[in-house]
Amino acid sequence: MFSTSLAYWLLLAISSASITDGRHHHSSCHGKVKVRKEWGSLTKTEKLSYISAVKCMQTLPPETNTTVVPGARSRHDDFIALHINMTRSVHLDGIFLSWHRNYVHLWETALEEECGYPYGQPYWNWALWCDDLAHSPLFDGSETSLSGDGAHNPDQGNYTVGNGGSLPHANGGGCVTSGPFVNQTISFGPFDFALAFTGLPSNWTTYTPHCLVRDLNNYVATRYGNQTAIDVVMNTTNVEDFQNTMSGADINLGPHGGGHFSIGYSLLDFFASPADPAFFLHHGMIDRLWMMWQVVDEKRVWELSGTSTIFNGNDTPEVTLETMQTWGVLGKDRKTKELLRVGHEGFCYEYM
Ligand SMILES: *[C@@H]1O[C@H](CO)[C@@H](O)[C@H](O)[C@H]1NC(C)=O
Ligand SMILES: *[C@@H]1O[C@H](CO)[C@@H](O)[C@H](O)[C@H]1NC(C)=O
Ligand SMILES: *[C@@H]1O[C@H](CO)[C@@H](O)[C@H](O)[C@H]1NC(C)=O
Ligand SMILES: *[C@@H]1O[C@H](CO)[C@@H](O)[C@H](O)[C@H]1NC(C)=O
Ligand SMILES: *[C@@H]1O[C@H](CO)[C@@H](O)[C@H](O)[C@H]1NC(C)=O
Ligand SMILES: *[C@@H]1O[C@H](CO)[C@@H](O)[C@H](O)[C@H]1NC(C)=O
Ligand SMILES: *[C@@H]1O[C@H](CO)[C@@H](O)[C@H](O)[C@H]1NC(C)=O
Ligand SMILES: [Cu+2]
Repeated sequence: MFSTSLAYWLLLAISSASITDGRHHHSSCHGKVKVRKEWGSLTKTEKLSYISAVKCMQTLPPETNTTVVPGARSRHDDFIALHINMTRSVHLDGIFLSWHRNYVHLWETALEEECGYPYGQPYWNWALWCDDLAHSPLFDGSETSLSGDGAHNPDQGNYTVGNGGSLPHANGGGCVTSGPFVNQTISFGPFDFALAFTGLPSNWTTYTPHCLVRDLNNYVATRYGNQTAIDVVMNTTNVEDFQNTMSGADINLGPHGGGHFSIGYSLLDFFASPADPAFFLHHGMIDRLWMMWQVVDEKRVWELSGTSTIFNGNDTPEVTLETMQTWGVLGKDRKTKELLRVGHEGFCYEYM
């Protein structure tokens, strides 16, 4: 089951060794490198520190202009509001990977600088827990989890996914009933996926308080997040195929879409999904796989495919190394070429 991962680690080790032979630039992190670990490998202290920092982000006042975005009530909401407003620029397109790399890094940085969490951003390795999410360290509902399942909602039909696909729901579907985020209030949404096609109404900024909703779905998690599904992504040889196997809007959700659907509904809100604290661990895993895929061959590092409009729409040009990307109040604008290498340009972390 883990043989392919092992192969990638060997490749990674070889690639790291070659950093000294001049083919790669030297890391610019000067030894200050955070270790990003799988949630299940964190110590209890690390888990509690992370949870407490997320709660801190939910308590600190927003930096967003609340005249413009009245729904923003916290620093966490800054991240959610920015993601909502940029959803149709940064998904299913050529800046998805690089934009989210910096987005997660900005979150990791805010957790440290504003909320005292000194460790690396944890990630969620889907394959480890896909057949039993409710007993995984991340979602078991204990004080060291990010809360568990939602209350049973008997009124769920199937999920309908693009091109007539249908996926079953599981046994949750209501507000989470246990764990640290049982009292979390989400400020925005929920938003219908159809808005991905039409765009958001201008009143998306309204405060619409509701609970964190989950429906832990082992069927979906196993179908899209098992080790074979990861291997399929890692076996691609160009970035277009990597992107297309990682994500999809039809029944081929890929591990990216599958992860969102397997935790539902807050995490599968295409716009407001960063409201579920699991978002940053899910995207940590995506970033980890992209990094592992990139280091197999230097030319993959610089490879780009698509525009900066959802579904690679043609109202923005093909992304280049010079394409400028933005994160609003969260951080400074950056060129795409600065976002492609872990270990450089401030991305001072590594995956364990
Ligand atoms: C917030 O936005 C309003 C409306 O656009 C504007 O008048 C105000 O100056 C902004 N406040 C800040 C602090 O930028
Ligand atoms: C949303 O993004 C657009 C385009 O980047 C920007 O002009 C606008 O001010 C943003 N709106 C809010 C409410 O942040
Ligand atoms: C729900 O999805 C499952 C799995 O795809 C499928 O077998 C079943 O027929 C669907 N049920 C409905 C009512 O569409
Ligand atoms: C949730 O709120 C209830 C009622 O105020 C409180 O008793 C409980 O400790 C809170 N739980 C958490 C995890 O914050
Ligand atoms: C936003 O406006 C739409 C109509 O355009 C309306 O259906 C919806 O309820 C409004 N949402 C909020 C939060 O006010
Ligand atoms: C595991 O993933 C592969 C590739 O996505 C998929 O074809 C297969 O059906 C999955 N296995 C299960 C049991 O869902
Ligand atoms: C991935 O590639 C390896 C090596 O070529 C191969 O053994 C494996 O079967 C492939 N896995 C998938 C899921 O395609
Ligand atoms: Cu996103």
